[in-house]
Amino acid sequence: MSTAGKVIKCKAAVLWERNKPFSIEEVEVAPPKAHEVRIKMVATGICRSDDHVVNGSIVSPLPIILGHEAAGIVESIGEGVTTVKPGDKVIPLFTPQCGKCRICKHPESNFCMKNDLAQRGTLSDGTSRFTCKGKPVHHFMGTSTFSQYTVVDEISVAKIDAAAPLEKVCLIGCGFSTGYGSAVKVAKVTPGSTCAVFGLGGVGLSVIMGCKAAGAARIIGVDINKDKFPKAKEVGATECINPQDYKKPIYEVIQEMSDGGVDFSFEVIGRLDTVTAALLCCHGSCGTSVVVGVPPDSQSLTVNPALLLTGRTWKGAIFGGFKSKDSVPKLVADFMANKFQLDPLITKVLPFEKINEGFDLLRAGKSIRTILTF
Ligand code: COD
Ligand code: ZN
Ligand code: ZN
Repeated sequence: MSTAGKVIKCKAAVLWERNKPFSIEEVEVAPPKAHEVRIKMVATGICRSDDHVVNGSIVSPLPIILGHEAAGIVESIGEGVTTVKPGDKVIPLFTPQCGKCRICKHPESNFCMKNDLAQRGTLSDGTSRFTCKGKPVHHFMGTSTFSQYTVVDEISVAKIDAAAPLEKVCLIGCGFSTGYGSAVKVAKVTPGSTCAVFGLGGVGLSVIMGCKAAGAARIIGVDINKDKFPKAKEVGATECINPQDYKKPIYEVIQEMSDGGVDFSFEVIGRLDTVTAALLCCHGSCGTSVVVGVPPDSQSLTVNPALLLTGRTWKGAIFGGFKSKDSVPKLVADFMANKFQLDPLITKVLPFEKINEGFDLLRAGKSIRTILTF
């Protein structure tokens, strides 16, 4: 029996209070309004940013349904939707692509002005499609994938290859693309170059894959957890170093290893000290440093402009600089053509109901990515 046009009752992980576990609740998911799409979730990854909401370093309205790295199947569409239809395999997009705003029309930029990174907590029309125990529940970055069904704006969903394995390509919805794009699209890593990657979590490993795909000759992985080194080498790091093994500041160590500084450096941790170290370790005249991680609580840095005057480039981007609706289907096609691997990023697959166990693994530093399946 078709569910189109009807309210769907299903299970979702609701965060009622900060620093508390998720509760698996029965929620009501309203049908999609015009230009909206209701999706049956198949798989979702757990990303560090979801945990940042739980611990309060990203401030979002509560209660909320988190999750922004997922893949599913379109259940029904609202009036006027033309780019997806029921039955299509799709990936929700936490950075939308409206195609109409100044940023979408810009050839290089990708941070569409219709994004909800500021945490309004609703769809574009300012309302929610979720209710639980009679109360409205907020959306998260226009995606809310920790639910058996979700509703998204049409600008926040991309149709992908019908043959794609959803329990893997869900990572293209955030972690993989953020890292890989930071190397190939934001830094534009060049063949034969030397790169340094600070932070060897899922996003850092994806940066390494991007550097390798772009033809970097040397890729130096930097992490304080040595357990991360074998996987980093498996995906392309040529050497790995632990700042705690040196008396000198790590930027000096890297400068010495690379004839005065690397061509490209990436901060993929989200700390001010490592953002500075990454900037300093790239060559003062020809180096580019890319900020991928963002420290919580709006912390700021004081930087001597002379560091840039000599020719360094310092930049950053969300979602690897990719225009989401255009690029996600292409990235899935590249995965299907074996141009990169996602398996090295997947530590564990758990049923959706074990979401709290998945977050515990992330907090304990024991997982790159846990995938929850529905
Ligand atoms: N020096 C070196 N390595 C360190 C240090 C340190 N001082 N501290 C921690 N590390 C290592 C950890 O051991 C770990 O291996 C790694 O850094 C971090 O890995 P994860 O698994 O915590 O993080 P990832 O790979 O999932 O990356 C997450 C980001 C850094 C991208 C994320 O936390 C972030 O800052 N996001 C905000 C920006 C963004 O793009 N948001 C949009 C949606 S995600
Ligand atoms: Zn994320
Ligand atoms: Zn736009």
